[in-house]
Amino acid sequence: MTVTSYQTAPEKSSSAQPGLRKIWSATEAAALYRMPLNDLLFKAQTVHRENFDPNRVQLSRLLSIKTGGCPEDCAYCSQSVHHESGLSASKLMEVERVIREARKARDAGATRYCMGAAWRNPKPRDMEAVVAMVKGVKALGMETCMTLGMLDREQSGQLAEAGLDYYNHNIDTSERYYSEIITTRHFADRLETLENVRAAGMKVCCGGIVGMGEEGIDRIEMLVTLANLPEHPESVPINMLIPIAGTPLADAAPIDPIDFVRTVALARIMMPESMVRLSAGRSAMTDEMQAMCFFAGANSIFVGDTLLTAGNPENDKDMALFQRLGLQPMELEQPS
Ligand code: SAM
Ligand code: DTB
Ligand code: SF4
Repeated sequence: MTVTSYQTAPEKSSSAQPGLRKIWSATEAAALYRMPLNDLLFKAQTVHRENFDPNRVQLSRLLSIKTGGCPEDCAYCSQSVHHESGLSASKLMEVERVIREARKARDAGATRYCMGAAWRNPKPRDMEAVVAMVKGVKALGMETCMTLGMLDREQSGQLAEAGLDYYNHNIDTSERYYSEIITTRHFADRLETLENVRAAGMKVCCGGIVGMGEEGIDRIEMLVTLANLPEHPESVPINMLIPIAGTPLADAAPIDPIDFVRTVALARIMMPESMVRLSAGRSAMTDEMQAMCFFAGANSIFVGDTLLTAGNPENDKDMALFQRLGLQPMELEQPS
């Protein structure tokens, strides 16, 4: 029997029962994921329209502020010292250069700027520079996001105080499959950082990767973990694995595009008010697959020809896609 339970939700309620938020069981989520596709897409698009303008898509831009040389062994990543991807390690980028790059991204239409570092966690000596980056990018009028690995309470507090809007920290897959992908940290470590980020008052960007050889149930359980967090992550990136030569997942079998679309639809239904980001892997998707993802409720993408280290569609290609689909970039809400 499927049990539906509810808990008091700290954020605006989106469940049928005012003031209460649904707690998902894996059984319920799996039933949705496995529905006939038309039924699943209809449900996802309905939820999407209740919460968002269906023709607006947020544009975010990424910058790698410290590339390569990472001590973690994430099986998908070009930046781990454990793999032979051929990527050379860089030092932390200068603050002025980060701000220059952010200005260019803003002028090209991006409203959120996400700065990523190939760290297990930031060292105390790094904090002054990253705090200056947050302040500088915020002063350009953009939303700021960082992804720097694990954070303790103190570091979370420092970033929040600097004005960082979002912290990205992905759970990547199900708890069951986690140790197949990463051995240098545990699933619980990710949840602890997410708690620290929340406790400091920042918004959470948390999602995962599909196409790493996981089963459907791993995608479902990953989304159940996210949807049952005390608060939904405000942003949920769904990455399709970019296979990187030299990593253990270089030859992973590509995911069925329809299963990818199902994952996006499930994220939309389970986290109705969150931004669902069609993240890594768009270069390998057809326009039609991306269109289905937008119909399934994705409403954010990364723009620019580079993600952190891997490629992404060129601006012209994305603008042609937006034109073809009648989509418009989402504008930032002006503070009242
Ligand atoms: N080191 C930090 C961390 O792991 O949290 C931040 C940077 S890390 C590159 C950010 C996220 O990028 C990962 O959690 C993963 O979800 C995604 N990612 C990395 N390599 C990827 C790949 N080859 N394909 C798809 N997503 C990838
Ligand atoms: C996320 O979920 N995806 C972005 C962002 N958060 C930091 C990163 C994608 C990285 C893709 C592989 C690369 O560029 O190296
Ligand atoms: Fe390091 Fe992040 Fe890459 Fe893992 S995903 S190896 S933590 S940069």
